[in-house]
Amino acid sequence: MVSIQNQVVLVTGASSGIGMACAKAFAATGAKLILAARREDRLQTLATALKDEFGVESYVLVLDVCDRNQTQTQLNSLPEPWSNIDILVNNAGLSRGLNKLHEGSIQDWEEMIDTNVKGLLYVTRALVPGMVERQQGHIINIGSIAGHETYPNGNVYCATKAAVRAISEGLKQDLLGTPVRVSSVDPGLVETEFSDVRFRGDTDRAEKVYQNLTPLTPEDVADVVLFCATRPAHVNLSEVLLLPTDQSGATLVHRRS
Ligand code: NDP
Ligand code: 8X3
Repeated sequence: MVSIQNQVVLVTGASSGIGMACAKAFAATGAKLILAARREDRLQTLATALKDEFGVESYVLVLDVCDRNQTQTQLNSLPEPWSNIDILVNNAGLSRGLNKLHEGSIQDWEEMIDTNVKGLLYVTRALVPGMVERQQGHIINIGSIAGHETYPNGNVYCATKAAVRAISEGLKQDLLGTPVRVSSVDPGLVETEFSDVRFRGDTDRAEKVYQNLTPLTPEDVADVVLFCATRPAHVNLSEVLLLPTDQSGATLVHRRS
């Protein structure tokens, strides 16, 4: 494991789920965290917990990745010692609804595309030039099994994750010849607030997604993200698909009766 102590790691979507688990995993190694999301109270609580538990300072960045101007301005004016980002975890994302395409909500589509695709692109566009200039950096995109397989009623969410996969691939090609690495970590079912957000607070429906199977935890995903980040400089884990043992495909899950 290569040390990333004192490296600056920016995690988008650090206020919950996989992003929060990544922030904790990186903080445990002594990395310096920039915690980005919209809910400031949660980020502040996390920053305090990281200080208490690991003794690391974090920078709280209240950021809506859908806001192009805000994203550009905030990321281009980070104060010292936070301005040179070594590792970017592009994690912020969401799903909205589970509907047939011809019955879907256009507003839901726009929210998913704006966040999962355009937001990820805005953050990447703002930060990668500095990585190329400094000849140092690693972008870790959180994709999904949904980017490998489309499932019924998942249409637009799956399309956004297929786009993330294509963006990871394209960015890797464009950075060839530089030391900047691009990894895609693509989980299956992970129990987080993801389904609560998808079903807009319908907790019963959200819980059913993970019922009678053992889903991944956010920490399982964070382990893999950290593993990618701590390989020697000549090793790039290009794409990792990680599934619960109870899942073998987007719709193929084993539920105990
Ligand atoms: P959560 O709902 O628990 O976390 C989502 C995070 O994204 C929150 O921190 C939220 O913060 C942030 N976020 C959402 N919209 C924005 C925005 N506009 N600007 C900034 N931050 C935003 O879900 P997960 O942890 O599960 O999701 C994280 C990623 O993992 C997503 O990209 C998701 O698609 C992906 N994924 C999830 C899987 C799962 O089964 N859970 C499986 C495969 C991939 P806030 O609301 O405070 O802004
Ligand atoms: C989240 C996993 O299968 O719910 O990307 O779409 S799934």
